[in-house]
Amino acid sequence: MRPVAVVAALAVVAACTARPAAKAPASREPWTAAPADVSHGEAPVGTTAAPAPVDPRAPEPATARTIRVRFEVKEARVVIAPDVAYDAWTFEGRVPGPVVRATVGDTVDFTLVNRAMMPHSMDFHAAQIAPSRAYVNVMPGDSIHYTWVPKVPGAFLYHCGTAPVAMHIANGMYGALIVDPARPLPPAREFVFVQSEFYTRKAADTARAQQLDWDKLLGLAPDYIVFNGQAHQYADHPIRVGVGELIRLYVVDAGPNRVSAFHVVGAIFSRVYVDAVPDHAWEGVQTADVPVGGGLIFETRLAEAGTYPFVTHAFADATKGAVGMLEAR
Ligand SMILES: [Cu+2]
Repeated sequence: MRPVAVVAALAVVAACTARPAAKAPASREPWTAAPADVSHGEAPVGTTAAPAPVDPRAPEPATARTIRVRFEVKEARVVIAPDVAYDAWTFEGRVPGPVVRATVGDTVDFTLVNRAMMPHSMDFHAAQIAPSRAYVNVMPGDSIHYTWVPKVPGAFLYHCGTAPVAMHIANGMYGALIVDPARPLPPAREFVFVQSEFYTRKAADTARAQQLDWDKLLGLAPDYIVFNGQAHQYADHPIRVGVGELIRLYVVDAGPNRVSAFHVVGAIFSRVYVDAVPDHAWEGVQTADVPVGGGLIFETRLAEAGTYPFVTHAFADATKGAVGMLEAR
């Protein structure tokens, strides 16, 4: 299994506050700064010369029929926006955790090792299993092992299910799980985007980075809304695709609170799979909601060379970082 996401190790002591969102001018004053140079972009377009911090490419479909997944729960400092670090709770030291990919009928052989300071657990949305047996708390220094067989294809969320779940998700404990149908989908350029939120406050301990603001979480007021853990990283580093080629996007919404109204500016989705691939595909879709705790698979082709933003069309959320760019050449 090829990991899709690598979060750069950090030695940064973040003294930073949130990157200021685009400011609207006071009434009757002219704009003094140019907005993003792509319509609907909501963030300046960077360069494809360097890759984004988190590789968005989907891992290859599984070849083995037993998928061994061993995750260690670790506390780790991660980057959530340029110059903003966050003291996260993670699977494997990264946010989101590694993408898991299996095919219907495979056996997922899963081990969770808790290297952190409090109980954690694992909830696979693609599994049909008794939570009271499998999704139980694992104490610090302990581990759990269980197996399950994915029977429904689609794009799924996995997350820590330890109470309060909102806290464990907001602190970074989630990832995407792709279950391929027994008969493969047509070949395509495949990417994975996990949308999620960060609710931040500066810790009193200056050695610490940003950490969770529980009141902001309960008030549904995130500071950052991100794809794959970092605000506007794919606007800073657009994703190269080919003109006219089939693009398949696995979009999973970890939340913990905000629905993703997923949209690619300048494109229409030829097919959108809502779980249960391929029985329930919508055709000719401009925007589709990815529910919190859900995943959709989007297919499209970009008609001509150019830069195509992808966003949640809830534009306050795009302004807070849930925006990227597809660069078609
Ligand atoms: Cu947890």
